[in-house]
Formats: sequence, C-alpha cells, structure tokens
Amino acid sequence: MNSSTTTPVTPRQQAASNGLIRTTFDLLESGDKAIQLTEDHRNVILIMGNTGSGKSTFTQWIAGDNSKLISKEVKADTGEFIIIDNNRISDSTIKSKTVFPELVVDSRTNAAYYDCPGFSDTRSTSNDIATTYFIKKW
Ligand SMILES: Nc1nc2c(ncn2[C@@H]2O[C@H](COP(=O)(O)OP(=O)(O)OP(=O)(O)O)[C@@H](O)[C@H]2O)c(=O)[nH]1
Ligand SMILES: [Mg+2]
Repeated sequence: MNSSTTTPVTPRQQAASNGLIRTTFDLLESGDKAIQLTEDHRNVILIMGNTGSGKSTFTQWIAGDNSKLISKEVKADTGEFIIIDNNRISDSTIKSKTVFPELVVDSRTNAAYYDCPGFSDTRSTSNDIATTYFIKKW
C-alpha cells in the first residue's frame, strides 16, 4: 500500500484549525443571540451584496434615521466625501463592518429590512461562514 499520499498534520496546523472552528462557533452562538427576529413582519427585505458595497448606507437611507447620516471629507481639500453614521456604516477602509443581519424597520411605512453582512468578508473565513449561515437561516 502506498502511504506517501497522506501528509501528517503538524501541531501548528492543528492548533490553527482548532482556532478557526472555535471562532466560527463563537460567531454562530453570539449571532443566534444578537439577531432580532420579527414576528410583526411577514415579509422582510434582505439587503445583500459584497462587503463595502453600501448595504448599510442604503438601508439607513431608505429606512433608517437620516438625521444620523453625516457627510465627511476623506482628506482636506480633495473634494472626496464619504457618508458616515458612527455606527453601522464603515469608514471607507477595506475592513468589513456589519457582523450579523440587523433589523431596520421604516417607521413611516413599517417595511422591515435586514441589513446583512457582506460576501467576501475581509475579516476572516469564520465571518464568511457565519454570514452564509445567518442569511440562509433567516
Ligand atoms: N460615494 C459613495 N460612497 C458610498 C455610497 N454608499 C456607501 N458609500 C461608502 O462606502 C463605504 C461602505 O459603506 P457601507 O454601507 O458600510 O457598506 P456595507 O455594504 O454595509 O459593508 P459591510 O457591512 O462591510 O458588508 C462607506 O464609507 C460609505 O460611506 C454611495 O452611494 N456613494
Ligand atoms: Mg454593512
């Protein structure tokens, strides 16, 4: 029998994959507690897309409290502005922001939106797994 096809796992690789599994389960556990389920809305709108594409900004604009949206100049005298809310919207760095789907209800129309975390999360594989899991679950 040829045993040369199997490569033994080093203790370092084992520790890394244990860490990944732990982080993933921690995220799934905290998401299950953090996500607000809504019994009041039979139809919800999922806002999905790549990370940094503007999902949180769009959700805040269409359904949230617009008074929290602030225009901020990226660098002095460049004329480049970004939209911030000091909470849900990312600050134009490449870091992903939204962790779990967040329920935003439009107080005027009562429409319910879930602002989802982005695909191709820049944080970690664990975040990508959690994103896929929560979007499928809800
Ligand atoms: N110029 C411009 N910038 C935008 C627009 N929408 C969002 N941004 C900026 O893009 C960046 C990312 O926006 P977010 O709304 O946080 O993106 P996201 O899709 O929710 O990102 P994740 O939660 O990380 O998946 C922020 O700096 C926003 O200010 C837009 O229509 N035009
Ligand atoms: Mg977001």
